[in-house]
Amino acid sequence: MPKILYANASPYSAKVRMAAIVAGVACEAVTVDTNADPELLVSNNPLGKIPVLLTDDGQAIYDSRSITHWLDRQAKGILFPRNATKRTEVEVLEALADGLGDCLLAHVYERRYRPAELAHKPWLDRQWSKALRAIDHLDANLPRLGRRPNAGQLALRATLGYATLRFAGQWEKGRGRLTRWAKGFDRKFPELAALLPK
Ligand SMILES: N[C@@H](CCC(=O)N[C@@H](CS)C(=O)NCC(=O)O)C(=O)O
Repeated sequence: MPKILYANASPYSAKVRMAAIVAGVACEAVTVDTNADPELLVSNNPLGKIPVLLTDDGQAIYDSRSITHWLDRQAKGILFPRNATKRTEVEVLEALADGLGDCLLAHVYERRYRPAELAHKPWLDRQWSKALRAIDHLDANLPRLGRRPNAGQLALRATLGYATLRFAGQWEKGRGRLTRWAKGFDRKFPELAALLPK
């Protein structure tokens, strides 16, 4: 059975674990502590980042977008539409949601890994303004949820889960459409919502 190296709080990990369920690919989830650079992680991904998917035949797949594409191939096209234009739209939504995650993560890491007196406020402000610009764009351009979520929608839900975990009460105001979209996702797909960052 393929293994997914992951951590509970990681938005990209939540996305690929949800994608594995949607794709119907049973995976064993193995928690890793990226701060400790465990051998299992760094020997499979020199970047020491999660998620990593380890296939039965010994391939190590990262980053999370290579994993959603691999899962999509296993499931013969469940996570991305077949139509080229629609597929590109889903790929761009996944990139935007992951990029929003990158901004939030950069903000968290700046405060976590630098001594407080060295945290660079203009850098924090820049990441935060990019994040809010992406959130406003998403609030104005909501993806319509169908019978099952595509990879872009999974990425979006996972990243909003991370935003709520680390920045609760700081982004939701004035973005009622997006917060309702997230609640609607959770109501519709409770088994996926169970994997959101925590
Ligand atoms: N672009 C990567 C981002 C992965 C990433 O940054 N993961 C974080 C956890 S959410 C990580 O491994 N951080 C540890 C580190 O950078 O050392 C992806 O989509 O998988």
